[in-house]
Amino acid sequence: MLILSAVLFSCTPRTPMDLLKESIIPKPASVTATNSSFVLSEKTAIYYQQSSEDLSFSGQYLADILNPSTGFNIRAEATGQNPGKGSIYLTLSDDKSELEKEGYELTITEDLITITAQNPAGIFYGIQTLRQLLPAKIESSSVQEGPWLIATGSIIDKPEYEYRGAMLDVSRHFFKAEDVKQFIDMLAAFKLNALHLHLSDDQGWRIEIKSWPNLTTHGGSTKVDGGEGGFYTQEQYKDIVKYAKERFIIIIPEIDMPGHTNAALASYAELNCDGKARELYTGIEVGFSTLCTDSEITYQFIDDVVRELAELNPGPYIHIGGDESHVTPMEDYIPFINRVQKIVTKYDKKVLGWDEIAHASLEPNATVQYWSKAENATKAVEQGAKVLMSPATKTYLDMQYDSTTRWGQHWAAYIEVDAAYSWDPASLVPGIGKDNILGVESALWTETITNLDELEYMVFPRIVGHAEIGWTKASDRNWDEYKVRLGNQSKRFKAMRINYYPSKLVPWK
Ligand code: IFG
Repeated sequence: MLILSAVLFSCTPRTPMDLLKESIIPKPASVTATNSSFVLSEKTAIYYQQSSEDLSFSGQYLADILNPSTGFNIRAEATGQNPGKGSIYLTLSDDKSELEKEGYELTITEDLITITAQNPAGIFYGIQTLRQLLPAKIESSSVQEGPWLIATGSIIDKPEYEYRGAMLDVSRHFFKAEDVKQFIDMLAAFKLNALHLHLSDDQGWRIEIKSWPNLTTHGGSTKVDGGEGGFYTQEQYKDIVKYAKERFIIIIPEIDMPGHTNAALASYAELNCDGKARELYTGIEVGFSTLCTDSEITYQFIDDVVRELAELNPGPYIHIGGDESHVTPMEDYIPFINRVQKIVTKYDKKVLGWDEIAHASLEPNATVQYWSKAENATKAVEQGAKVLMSPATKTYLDMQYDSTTRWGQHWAAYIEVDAAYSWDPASLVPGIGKDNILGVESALWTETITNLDELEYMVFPRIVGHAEIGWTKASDRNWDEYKVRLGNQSKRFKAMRINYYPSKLVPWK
């Protein structure tokens, strides 16, 4: 029987397939087709080098995607020698410098699939590409009919920008840890590697700070339009950070200040210049709150918060906000931002802040997140800082698609799927070129977004285009070609149960 199946396996004529016809997003740097196919079967096994225990998660991650929909029992295991026919082999190599930090090489023959990278992140991104080479029903959580064919050839790929992110505002409306993890899974599928959590604002403080407990017990108790708010205990937050890290996503915590601080000002009277605690706020106005910038308690407060956040976040950044401080005079705002930056660097973290912080003297390694004023972004570049591109007119995912969109706002622009895709970060703002740009981040503000379904509708498919902007060379991108690849993702989005917006501008298959 074994001989028969071995003979059958080796001489079964393979279905010809064309790797160049696949609709991979983000578009890979280079694809070569060899016009045959690899057959994924119950005999397939996933191997990774004995020496690379840190590939075990990625191996199991792939097996956990393949098994539910194929009904196979594919295992991921370490091996000391080269794997046999029908295997998927994950292997790190330190002489693939052309792949840089996050690149990978995916080679598919009739008998073997190999993913090679310098680092585990590259292996993980090769897995995301391999996922997209299987039929969309591979994403199903119930057993589907095969066959499970993968076109043969090779892909050599690496990202344009090192920071490819999303921001989720969990203050206006709170999203529990399970929802954030689901969002992380969707981001990982498109090779995004950063999730910025907007943890505090006027309407809610969402992260437990043990030295200032009222911030969450009181300041986290409500949300926009009132009702129950919510917050992450430090244990829940650490769980989110771990879940993200396993998927090569860093978490960036934001404590917005000196403005957007009503939740803190309602929690502790002493944070207010007049010594009176503010009322909790459930509206959606902005720019009416400020910490007391000339009171020492304020800086003790910030030091305590940043110290606890630094311990909770292994990632390199702490985001200090700095936006829309309309009631903080500039002569107070600048020294405040200067002092807060020093607190962040004291705890060995790098500063991130909205573009207004460019009015202050930026710490070395500070990054300015451009959202609204190009002149602030150029001020940042003049100070030698990097810019994280989040132009509201292109990347704000709470912007309505058009005037009929049920959720969101349109103060910056209506942003249809084509407008979200057809721009180049390196030529959007005069004076800001590729070398000045850390990367791209799409921001979902949640004044009007209350749950995961609404989040998915606003985020998808625009963030898929942003993921391509962060990963793929601008010279390799154009809307007319991209929209066909995007249209071919509809079955995949459905199998992943993503509630995406079916834009009329996209030829959905
Ligand atoms: N701008 C505010 C956000 C949010 C947003 C809604 C920034 C940096 C408008 N600040 O964007 O708090 O209210 O679109």
